[in-house]
Amino acid sequence: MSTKRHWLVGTAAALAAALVAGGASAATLVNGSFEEGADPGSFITLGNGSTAITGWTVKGHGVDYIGSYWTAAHGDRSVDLSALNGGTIQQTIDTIVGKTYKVTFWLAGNPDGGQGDKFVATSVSGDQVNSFSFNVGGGNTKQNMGWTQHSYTFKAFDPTATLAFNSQTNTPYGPALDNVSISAVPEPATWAMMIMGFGGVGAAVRASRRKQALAFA
Ligand SMILES: [Ca+2]
Ligand SMILES: [Ca+2]
Repeated sequence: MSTKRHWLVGTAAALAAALVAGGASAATLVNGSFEEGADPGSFITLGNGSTAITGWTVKGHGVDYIGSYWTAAHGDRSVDLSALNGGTIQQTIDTIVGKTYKVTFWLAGNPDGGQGDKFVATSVSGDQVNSFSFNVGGGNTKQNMGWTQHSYTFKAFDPTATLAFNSQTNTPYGPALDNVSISAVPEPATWAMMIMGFGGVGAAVRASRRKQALAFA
């Protein structure tokens, strides 16, 4: 009896692990911390179409690729999303249709323009999914950028998705971006399986079907 029970628990755990591993490997973002690419020195300005930052393409009015000019959130490099006016940086990744993904990134603002708000729109394959702002305060300097973590989620409708960060600040002193990452959000069924095991999921599915039947009755 106890042998059978152990086998069941072991199988449920293995399947849950396989589902999580499958989800995690589904989307890979390259060079999310902007550490790889042309040497920016202090900083270099990259125009529309530039691929000087490995894995990323620059759009719009260009961006500044920041090296030693200010302190990055992670590593040594980051991006000012406005070169002289609002620019965009984007990357196309593989996704699984129907899956939900969480994109996490760090935001600050170019302190050279004084205090004020910097704005970024995030979009997936051309559809804006969210907007974010960062307030450059009196205490923010190039050594104390005040990097803040943000995230958004989206559901994939195609086998690829183009993730873009678009500056809405049309001055030379744009929003600063660093350390972008993506992870697959486990589906509710996956969580349920991890928590309850096979028997519990079967009961949950049956309960859900009963609810649906009632809803349509
Ligand atoms: Ca970095
Ligand atoms: Ca700039």
